[in-house]
Amino acid sequence: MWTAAISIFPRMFDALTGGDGVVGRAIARDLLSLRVIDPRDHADDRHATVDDRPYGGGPGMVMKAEPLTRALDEARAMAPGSVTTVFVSPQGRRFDHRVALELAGMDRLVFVAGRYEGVDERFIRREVDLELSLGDFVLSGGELAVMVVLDAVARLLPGTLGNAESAGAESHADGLLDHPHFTRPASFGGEAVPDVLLGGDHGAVARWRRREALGRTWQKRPDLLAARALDADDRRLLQEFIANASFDAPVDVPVGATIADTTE
Ligand code: 9D3
Repeated sequence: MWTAAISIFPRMFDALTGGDGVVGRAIARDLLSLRVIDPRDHADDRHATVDDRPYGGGPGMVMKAEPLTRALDEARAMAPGSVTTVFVSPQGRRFDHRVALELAGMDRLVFVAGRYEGVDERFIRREVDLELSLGDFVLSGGELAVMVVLDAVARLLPGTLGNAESAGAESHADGLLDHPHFTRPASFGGEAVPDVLLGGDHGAVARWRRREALGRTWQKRPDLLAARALDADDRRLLQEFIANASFDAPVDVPVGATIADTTE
């Protein structure tokens, strides 16, 4: 896969390409390429201006359309074919595993990271094919978001995963949370590893893991289960989990939280 990132902080991407993460390895193995383009190199004044004050007034600065457009044109000129332009912003479609799979199926992607208060809307309207958000929180710029998306996409490329595990078989690929994991020692902090994991019965281990994955999803992310059909085996495993579940409050419910009184 051929990719480029347009950013006024190009060195931030060293974190992705330098080390031994999944993206760095994919690049080293020629499964992925990443060009980083600085719009500042495409400014047209001696101060290399890439931002300006917002029309209509207000705080902060807006990224100018021309340097971004010329940076994108440079990316297009380098690319070995037509590119899909992805802009990361709080206004975008929520990024998830489904989107990661869609992007992993594309041949050439150019990511645009914004800074300041935003990007001139005319650049977005003219050039952007897909606008993506990581969620409802405020980042100080788009670079980390681009790197998150690149990491999630790179590990889906054929030949990228370092181990034998297939990306399709792992948790979240099938819309469930992962089962718990344990390693040695067999007892830690007075808590033993579940017996079934020590017994060597691979069928029993697989059923336990599936039961735990279904149960944890039911407990922590019921929205994921609602979006998904369960076959008869999964329904039985989830019923077994629920039958044995304790009714402790989930750990992430703040102490003192109350159920709203709707009775007036
Ligand atoms: C404080 C500025 N905000 C005023 C309401 C607007 C704003 C502008 C630019 C908020 C964030 C940003 C920079 N964020 C991103 O570029 C970004 C982002 C994010 O902030 N949250 C979740 N996903 C993403 S993807 C890109």
